[in-house]
Amino acid sequence: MKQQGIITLEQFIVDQQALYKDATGAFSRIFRAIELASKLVNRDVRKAGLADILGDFGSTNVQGEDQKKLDVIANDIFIQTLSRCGEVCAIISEEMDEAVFVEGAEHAPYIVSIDPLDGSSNIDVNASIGSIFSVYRRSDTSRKPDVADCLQAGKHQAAAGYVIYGSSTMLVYTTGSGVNGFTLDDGIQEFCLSHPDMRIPEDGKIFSVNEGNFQAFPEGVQQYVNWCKEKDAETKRPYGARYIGSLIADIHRNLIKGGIYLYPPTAKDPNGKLRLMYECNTMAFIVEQAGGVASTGHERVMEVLPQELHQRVPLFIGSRNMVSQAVEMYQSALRSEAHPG
Ligand code: P6P
Repeated sequence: MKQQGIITLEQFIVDQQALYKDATGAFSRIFRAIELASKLVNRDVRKAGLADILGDFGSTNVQGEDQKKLDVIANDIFIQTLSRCGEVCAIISEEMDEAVFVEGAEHAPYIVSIDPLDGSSNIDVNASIGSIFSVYRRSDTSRKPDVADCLQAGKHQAAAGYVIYGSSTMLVYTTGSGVNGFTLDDGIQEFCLSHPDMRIPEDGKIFSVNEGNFQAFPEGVQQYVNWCKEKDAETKRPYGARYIGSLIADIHRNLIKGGIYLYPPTAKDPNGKLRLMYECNTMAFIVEQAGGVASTGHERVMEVLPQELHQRVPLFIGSRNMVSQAVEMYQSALRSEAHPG
């Protein structure tokens, strides 16, 4: 039997590139940049408590959220490594109001959308956080890029991935041919293939939602959450409630164990909280490639045509059967409200 041995991310990318006869290596150069950025951010995350880089940086991002120093550092790292790789013409980031158009790369074929450090409110309490990235192709490289090039529906993603800085550091990504997970071996500073061909169970027993907002949830979402908590031996309910408050950590767990993550709309925030371009689309591509479902409650997340860079959408994502049931209960209640009696 052929000894697989260690397959590094580097080797995996080379092997994948060999499968596409017209590959130019541009895509691989982007992934090397992302891998380098991930290692640099991992280094800073792991020493956050020691190097006095915790706490607010004093500035706020476009979302009006306090920027932790690590947010800013992670953003700078990703911007620098992606800009230097020569294959990226534009970068969208949660930490920047406007898109960055990379000087000298006006004709480069790719656009990258990032959340450099998601879940940053967990930094000071040492809970898992992560980096999120999506890669899009640009159709017309003959001219300078503009915002319209960046506003593509998630179904046009060339790649999507995340890095989770947890009890171990993992990079999980898809290019549309399944999902693979790589664990960072600190001793050799290599991401090594540890979770080949990841699949999310069709069903699960975990629901992830911030129940602090329960009273503001739509009727159908309240009904689904209450259903998850009812006692029923046949369907092994009540389900387990797990909510870390870090999108990557919650979805990564559900990807492995099965489960549903919900960030529903409320009257105050009718589009929920999560951003389409660098949270929802990225996780939707990964979860769908692993056999799951990602919906806004009204449509497939990856069908939404973005109108602006930091657009928010509600998110129902995870195991196929769980998301289907949650969306049906949400929709059914909306129909009843629209046509009472
Ligand atoms: P709430 C972190 O700020 C984040 O964008 C996601 O990582 C996380 O799942 C969500 O917001 C938590 O939001 O409102 O429940 O604290």
